[in-house]
Amino acid sequence: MGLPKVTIVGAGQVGATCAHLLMLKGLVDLVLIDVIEGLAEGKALDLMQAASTEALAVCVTGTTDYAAMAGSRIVVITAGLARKPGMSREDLLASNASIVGPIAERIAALAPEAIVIVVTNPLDVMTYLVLKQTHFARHRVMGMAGVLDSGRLKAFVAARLNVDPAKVSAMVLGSHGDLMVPIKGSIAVNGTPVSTLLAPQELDQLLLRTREAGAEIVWLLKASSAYYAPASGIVQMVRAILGDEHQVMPASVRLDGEYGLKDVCIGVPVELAASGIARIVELALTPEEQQALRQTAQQVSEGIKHLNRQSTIPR
Ligand code: A3D
Repeated sequence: MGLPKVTIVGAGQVGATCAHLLMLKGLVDLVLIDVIEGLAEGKALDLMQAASTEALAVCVTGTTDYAAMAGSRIVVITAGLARKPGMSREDLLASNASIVGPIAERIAALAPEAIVIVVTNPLDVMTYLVLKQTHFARHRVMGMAGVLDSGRLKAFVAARLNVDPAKVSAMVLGSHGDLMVPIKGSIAVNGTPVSTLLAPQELDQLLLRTREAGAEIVWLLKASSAYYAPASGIVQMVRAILGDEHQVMPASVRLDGEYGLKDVCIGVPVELAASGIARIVELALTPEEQQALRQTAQQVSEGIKHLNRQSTIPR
């Protein structure tokens, strides 16, 4: 039997970096799809040659033909426009919905058994759009952002306290945007609550930097947004699914009463396993965190309503 197949739609910065990381793990055969003639094909050839140098027997193909995704275990959507300096993720809503909606339709037709990981921004609205457009069960459609936002927070805490980032735990929930909800009680170093290691103002500064971490990189790069850490976030999720790991990590998922919210996708802790989302984990939140989660859900709902008004989302 061959390796499981993972398709990445969108062979740009995030898609290609993710393909490179996945190739280096040697765990999957990869298909890259992009609308730009030659782009996915060229990157796939380059990756195949890198795999050979790494002595890894993985197959990487690139094409403009969506039919190549047939039989995929997982499809990752990284197709769409990225932010430029001064843009918010919400500024991408209409243009990326017109890209992601048709891709979701193709996934439903060509890879009906696949689990879908959405990465295109604005992340939570795009996840909702893919769920509606594919008509897949909600445990098979999820958005990647919480792993990235939590990873960024862990990186800042580790750097400030000069500790190994692997010893830092932290969970960031809510939407992937300015209203993300870091769960202060989840931040710890080797199990020691961060509140005993940092003054409240210092922690607040790290939380602010986490909130603006994407914009900070856009501002520095000018021509693109972040892609190394986002690609690592996708790989974490792919590995947890393929390895049936039952690992808990934040992901954007459609809520159906959990956290008191309904019919909206936002980041919450989920248990990832072979079936996709095996369970949504309901943490005990403080009243402030609950309120912040409601506020973030409200913002995502506005985006969904906007697409509904334009009949972009199927009923
Ligand atoms: P970029 O390098 O521009 O790559 C996007 C690719 O999508 C390009 O190669 C396009 O040709 C391709 N594309 C466009 N339309 C289609 C289509 N219909 N079918 C196939 N391919 C298509 O962008 P990027 O890789 O930096 O970012 C991709 C998306 O991910 C953007 O929307 C970003 O905002 C988003 N992003 C999200 C996160 C999260 O954490 C959620 C992080 C980083 C980037």
